Amino acid sequence: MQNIQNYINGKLQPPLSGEWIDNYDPSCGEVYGKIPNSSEEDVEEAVQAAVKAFPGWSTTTVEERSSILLKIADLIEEKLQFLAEAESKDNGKPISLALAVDIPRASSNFLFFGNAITQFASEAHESVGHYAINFTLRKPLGIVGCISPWNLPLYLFTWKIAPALAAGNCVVAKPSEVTPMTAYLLSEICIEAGLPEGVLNIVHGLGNTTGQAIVKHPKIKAISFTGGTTTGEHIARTAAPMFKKLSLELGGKNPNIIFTDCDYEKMLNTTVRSSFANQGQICLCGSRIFVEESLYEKFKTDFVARVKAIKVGHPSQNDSNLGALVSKEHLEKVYSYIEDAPNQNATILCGGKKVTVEGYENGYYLEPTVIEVKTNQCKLNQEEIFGPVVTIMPFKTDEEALSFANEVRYGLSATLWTNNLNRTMHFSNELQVGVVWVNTWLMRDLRTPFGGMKDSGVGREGGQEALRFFTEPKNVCIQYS
Ligand code: TXE
Repeated sequence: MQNIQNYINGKLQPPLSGEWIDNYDPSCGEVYGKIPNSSEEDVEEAVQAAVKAFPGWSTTTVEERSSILLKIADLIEEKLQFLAEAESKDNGKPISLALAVDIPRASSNFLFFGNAITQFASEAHESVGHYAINFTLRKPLGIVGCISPWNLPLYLFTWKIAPALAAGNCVVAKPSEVTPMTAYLLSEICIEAGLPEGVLNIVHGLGNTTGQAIVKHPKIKAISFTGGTTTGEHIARTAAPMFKKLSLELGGKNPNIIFTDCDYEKMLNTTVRSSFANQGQICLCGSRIFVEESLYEKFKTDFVARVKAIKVGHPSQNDSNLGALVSKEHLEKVYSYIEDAPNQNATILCGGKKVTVEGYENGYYLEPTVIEVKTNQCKLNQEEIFGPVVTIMPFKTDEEALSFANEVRYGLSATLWTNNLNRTMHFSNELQVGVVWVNTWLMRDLRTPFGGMKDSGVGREGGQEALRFFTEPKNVCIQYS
């Protein structure tokens, strides 16, 4: 059994209530550890620790703060193999993915914001003719809450924590109760890196108790949240009357728009990845594929052949392209969409069945599934499935593709495959999304703003946007004679 603990005031400790939650290994469906079922009292302790630490942390020099964050980045990098194995076991993702993406990115998050804070500048405005100068002070907010989901556990947890700490805030953070392990290992790393006590507090537990306690705590000034849209709505309802700053990164139902004039092989390879990476459990996956009519039949044949060749297997095996879905509950949710496909007048072209992996018969495995739909209005194209399921559908004109892309409540990202510059610019202007990838997918530069429109969220993270979010701008106007 691998039991994990809360990290409060620089120490690892059990929940005050003595209550624990089971932690499952999705690859075999067995409980392999316990996590704290923290209550409001644990959150209160964490907030008190953060309040005590804030005057010291917010006045450390930028160089000191930066050097601790860079130390954390180094330690994550040193422990790459160990952390990747832990992530893969906790989440069900292939070890190859955790090694190549999740853990390196967690290290990069600390490296990036550890460096970015040394370059963070604010504006000055000279009021010419008034003999006045305005400048902006950017003060840390105080205590902030960071709540993250299970799909990219350490990657997204650190994406929030690193800028919050870099900007001088103290943090109370909660990872998903479904994948808490690497957040716990991060607390050990923070102790090793010499992060002062109380600066970061990690409280484990359920969303509607521990998470809710963080969101409604009056001393917590801002919430950075990534997760489901329904949870985001709930958080906004709780936090808005308290006038908290909110950054909400929510669901997506992203279009992948393919034109005949694309680089076909590159598009095909990338589309397999953008459809199924991490078992399709990335908010940026291109889950609605729209293909220009003249290319549609060829694409359908080639894509289905590629998808049939994908190997679903135990996450620890290097040749597994897809591992297990994160939980039994999530597997059933995703599977229910597949079962419902015939009622949506849709055709399953490949996949669609649960997979039994020898030796791990109770694991949560599902075949990568391609479904041909007749209309963009069907449930399969309108609701976030968040699993290894994509739909395909032809379009006739640019305007039709654009309207399919935008006819959805979400607006996180879009992928466009074309070599036509005018079309690229037209779509980039008109797509109702926060991120447009042209002839690529999930190519991330941490300096760029990241977030969604419509029901995909509020606010932007990344680069200067994150540092702005985690600071309070204060205008100072000095008149001189
Ligand atoms: O996420 P939740 P769930 C989507 C995806 C998925 C659906 C539900 O479609 O099927 O959301 O997933 C915490 N106050 N995404 O239910 O509940 C929770 O403990 C405060 C998209 O697993 O949103 C966890 O730490 N916190 C997404 C975090 O919120 C609360 C990634 C996210 O969990 C809370 C994951 C509350 N009342 C799911 N309730 C993406 N955008 O990448 C829950 N939490």
